[in-house]
Amino acid sequence: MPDLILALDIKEKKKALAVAHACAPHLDAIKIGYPLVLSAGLSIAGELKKEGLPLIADFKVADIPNTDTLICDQVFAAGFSGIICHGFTGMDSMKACVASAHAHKGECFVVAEMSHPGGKEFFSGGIPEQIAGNAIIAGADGIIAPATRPDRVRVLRGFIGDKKILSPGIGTQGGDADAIATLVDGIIVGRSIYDAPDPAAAAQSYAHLRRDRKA
Ligand code: NUP
Repeated sequence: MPDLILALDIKEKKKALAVAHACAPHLDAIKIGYPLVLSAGLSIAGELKKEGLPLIADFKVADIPNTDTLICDQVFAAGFSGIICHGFTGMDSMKACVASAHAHKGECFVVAEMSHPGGKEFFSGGIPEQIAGNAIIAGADGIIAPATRPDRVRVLRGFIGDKKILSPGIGTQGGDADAIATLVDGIIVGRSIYDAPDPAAAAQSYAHLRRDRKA
């Protein structure tokens, strides 16, 4: 059964910290990215770490290896335990992200296929399968695959064995948590939790799906 990962895409720092604190007992990890970091700064990682949960940086790193290393090293130095990078950049770029992650005892997840409707335009025709396979060769800890397309997640599982699949697209994007839970290692949920009238209750509503059923 999967971990519940909150996608904390809230721009207001105070609100983001309050939502994280309220939801923390019902979560296994928190994922943040450009929306919060661009408004609150990278130091927000240190503040969120106080919740005692793994923190994943969703920067979808996609550059030449040297730049990837410069980005990832700063991310891990700030206190993150995981990074999300793209895989279409090639094996050398992926390996740079993986190397930085592992040097910091962190994890690297590679986007194999995106969850939104446009995600099918270029993540198709065998490309996601190729990215997933290459991610494993590069030493990545897992992939990102779409909860909006469980059939595709099943296919991609065949390319990564028992490495992790973290899956966004639940709720607001149309994906069904119950339908994807048995296929993946982590479900990523953003707006369906943080935009709910009671975010903590919304987070708790996934308790039946979580591996350790803490809540
Ligand atoms: O393919 C992807 N789809 C996706 O939604 C890859 C992602 N990293 N995400 C992220 O997951 C997205 O940027 C957001 O942070 C989260 C989903 O949020 P929500 O649709 O549940 O609000």
